[in-house]
Amino acid sequence: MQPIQLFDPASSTYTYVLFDEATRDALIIDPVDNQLERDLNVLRQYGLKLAWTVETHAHADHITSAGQLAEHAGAKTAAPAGCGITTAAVQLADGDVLPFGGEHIKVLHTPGHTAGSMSFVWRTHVFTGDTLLIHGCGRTDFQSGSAEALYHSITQVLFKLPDTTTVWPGHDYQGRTHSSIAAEKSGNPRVADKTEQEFITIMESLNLPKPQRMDEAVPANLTSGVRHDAGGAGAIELRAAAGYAGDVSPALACAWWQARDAVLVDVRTDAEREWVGFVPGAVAIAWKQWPGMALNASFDASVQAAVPAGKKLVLLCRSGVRSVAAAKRATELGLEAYNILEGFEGDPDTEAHRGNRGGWRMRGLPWRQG
Ligand SMILES: N[C@@H](CCC(=O)N[C@@H](CS)C(=O)NCC(=O)O)C(=O)O
Ligand SMILES: [Fe+2]
Repeated sequence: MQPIQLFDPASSTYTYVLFDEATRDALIIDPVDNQLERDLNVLRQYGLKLAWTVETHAHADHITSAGQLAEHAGAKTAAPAGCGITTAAVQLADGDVLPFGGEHIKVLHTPGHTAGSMSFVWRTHVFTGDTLLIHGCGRTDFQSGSAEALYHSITQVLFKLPDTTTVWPGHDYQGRTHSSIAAEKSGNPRVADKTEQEFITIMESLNLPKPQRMDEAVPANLTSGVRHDAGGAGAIELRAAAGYAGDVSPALACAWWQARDAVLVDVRTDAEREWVGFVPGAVAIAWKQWPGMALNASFDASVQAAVPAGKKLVLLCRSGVRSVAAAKRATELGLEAYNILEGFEGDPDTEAHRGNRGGWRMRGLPWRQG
């Protein structure tokens, strides 16, 4: 039995539909938002009940239709636990099994293109997302990518599958549809007969342009592609401000941070983060200052050490007040500093935010209970 392979020409993305021939329960991998009608038609045409939408990672080049498929087709959403897709009903871990009718896929954690990236094995097929492409692989220069991790995932995880396994990639930019583990082992120019160091050198010299839709796609995909109107969860906003580089919406701050264009500094105290929730991967540098208090030398030293030259600094506090003070101070220190609007929780007392508040946590951006 073969998977149904569907192609989105705008982003060269492959979407896959797998199903149980007897029960008609189905699962879709990496659906694309502007192909929603096509995918609903495929489900109708084959008489399928969509049990799951599954992501291989949080995509940077297109927006998923997972949230819409959940709404229209009643599917449950699943995504890799390490991708920060907080709206997914099931957060997948390595080795998990996702059943649909009498069939199932098995989850393999294959980090490298992004830290959370996963591949899925179904019968004699593997869906590799952007971990392994046909005679290529996903880039590793943004979204917590790592060439070292990718080399390991390809050679030590995917290449351990049987040679006859069919490889179904997340993209192909040259019209190829599938490959096999044997063909990639012997013919993939990035890994065949290459050492880890040679692979890293290749990946570091790719110099690919950033995906055109990245700033829009990453924040939208962190909420299963459910986009909201201005002020909503996925709103992208940058406003000028006096005394620092600007105010940014939580979604835009998150996109910059995930693209590694910015360092995210959480200026709340340890106690606040433990009590309310923390943002994994954010640098914690508490802003402790009140009228009459001398300048906070430890803040200055820590923030300067945290932000490499050429990167933006985005600052998060509880409600968006301390982060403004910290942004002003960081600007005096020579940094390009932005305040994240509404903070982690949103500001219940600010008229401008009333009925439209949320903050980082409520907008479904990555966070964990303390
Ligand atoms: N030109 C494309 C760029 C696509 C891109 O960067 N794709 C990522 C996957 S999300 C990649 O890893 N590409 C590998 C490659 O192009 O070799 C766009 O603007 O969307
Ligand atoms: Fe990707």
